[in-house]
Amino acid sequence: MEDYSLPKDGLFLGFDSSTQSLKATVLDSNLNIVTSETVHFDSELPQYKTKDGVYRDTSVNGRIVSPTLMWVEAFDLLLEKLTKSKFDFKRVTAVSGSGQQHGSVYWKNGSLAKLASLNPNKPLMEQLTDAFSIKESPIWMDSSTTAQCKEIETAVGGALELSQLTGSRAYERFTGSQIRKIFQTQPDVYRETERISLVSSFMASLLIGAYASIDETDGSGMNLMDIRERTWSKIALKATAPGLEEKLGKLAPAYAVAGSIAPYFVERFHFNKNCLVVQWSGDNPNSLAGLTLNTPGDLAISLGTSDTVFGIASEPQPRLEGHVLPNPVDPKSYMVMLVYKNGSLTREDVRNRCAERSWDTFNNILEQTPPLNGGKLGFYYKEHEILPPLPVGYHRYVLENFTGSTLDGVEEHEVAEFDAPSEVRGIIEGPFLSMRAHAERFGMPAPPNRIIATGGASANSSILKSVASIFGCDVYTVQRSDSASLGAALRAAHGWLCNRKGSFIPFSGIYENKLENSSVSCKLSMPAGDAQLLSKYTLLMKKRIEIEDCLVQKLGRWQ
Ligand code: ADP
Ligand code: XUL
Repeated sequence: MEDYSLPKDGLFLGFDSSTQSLKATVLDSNLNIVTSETVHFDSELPQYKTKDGVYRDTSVNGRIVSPTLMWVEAFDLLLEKLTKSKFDFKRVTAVSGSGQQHGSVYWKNGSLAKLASLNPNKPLMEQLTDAFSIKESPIWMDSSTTAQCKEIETAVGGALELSQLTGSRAYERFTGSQIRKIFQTQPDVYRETERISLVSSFMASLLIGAYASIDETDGSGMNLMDIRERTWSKIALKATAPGLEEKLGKLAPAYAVAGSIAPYFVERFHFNKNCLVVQWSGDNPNSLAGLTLNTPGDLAISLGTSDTVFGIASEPQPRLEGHVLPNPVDPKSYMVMLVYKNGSLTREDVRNRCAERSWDTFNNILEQTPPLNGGKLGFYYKEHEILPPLPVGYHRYVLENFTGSTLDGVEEHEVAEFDAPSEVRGIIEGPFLSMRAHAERFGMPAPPNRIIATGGASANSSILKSVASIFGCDVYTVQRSDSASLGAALRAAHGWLCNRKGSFIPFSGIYENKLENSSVSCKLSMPAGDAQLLSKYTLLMKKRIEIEDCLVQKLGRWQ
């Protein structure tokens, strides 16, 4: 029997650098959470004047960025907070992390030297003010690169070809089109850039005091990596920008060690000098790890700033819709994923307008309105949506004669407004119906074995009740809604074990025999709704997708 034990007094530290905050979760060797900490960008770093962690540039259609230095300062602040709470950094055996996917950081020529010689008497932020050739990092919410997406798809032979090669067709937020836009509009800046990191590899670079590799999982969110070979695709590189390969560095598996912790952290925070930094990866891949998803019929739904649905597949078929990524904790299988930009912030918008800015009021209203919303269907795109690719706008329809038993004779008509209670139910039912339809279209299991929910809104049981009814399966949650930093801490432990063994070990090796009693275990939060209601939702879903397809024909960005 293999020895997968972790050092008894060791701790495993996982970060999550997400859209609105930086979080940390620490696990002990029994996989129990011993501490956690958060820095909320808008409220704790108000000097950057972000709203929801980002700048929405009104002068350029769809441009959404975040100040790169804010992420650095958040890291300073989070480590200080842990120090104040008397956290014993010496016990940390390994650290890893999670970054919002697709976002990119541009290191100016000469910055490697800065990274390698950080002065432990000063915060990171002070020493890296001049390290970036672009001060505002494009992030996953950006949709300003439609032209570049079309150019890249054309250059590789079409959208489906690109998807089969890289796991996804071209998407505005994917890093390849973002890099191409910078190369085209700011060639000098592109030339002055010695390294391009993703948010994940950027944060890992700070920890090792050198440029960390991009991991293969997060690398698949760039439209640049050959999904089967797990190497940069020459064709995709050529379609994107010249001289790009050397700016990207090498790829590495997610379970690999990025390096040892830099002397800066040993001296300033008293980390152990043998502490290993395991490759950071994207937030959705880390959530997959944090939810210990390993059964093909299980579906995870993450309800954070974005809403995502993901599962595991052994032989996925990349299509025009959805994404295929390497599984971060199993080199043989893949992760399949759908992403919605209008997640928590759009729900908050309806809550603020219709429910006195309170989740309690919102939930009371949701509980008092009937399932199926009397045939009212809302489409809420506060931001340009990814799936379907529709611009900003709210569309509301009422179905006439909808009883839930047939679609014969059911006609829809558009209305300008819903009353407040219907709007509240509309923002919950509508997007989840669409999510179920797209998941089924993408070949995800229908109905799923079970859903495991995570992310900020998964703490809301009224929302989970609708999820259970619409998808027709049980909904589970983990103890903490932040599965991305939890997954990063688990991956830190996994990477440490792989390193000790000198080769890959199964991820389940670290949690087997511990799952029942640890912070990582899932529990049933909401049983499946009744079957009769499910069949009514199935009809409503069909009608919704018909209307959605018409909206895409009329308004879609890709038409
Ligand atoms: P991210 O990691 O993308 O920054 P989180 O997973 O931390 O985001 O989720 C943050 C979001 O969670 C907030 O925007 C908020 O709207 C949402 N949220 C928090 N609590 C609730 C709740 N009780 N009901 C619904 N949504 C909630
Ligand atoms: C995934 C995506 C978002 C971000 C959010 O493709 O764009 O889920 O990862 O942080």
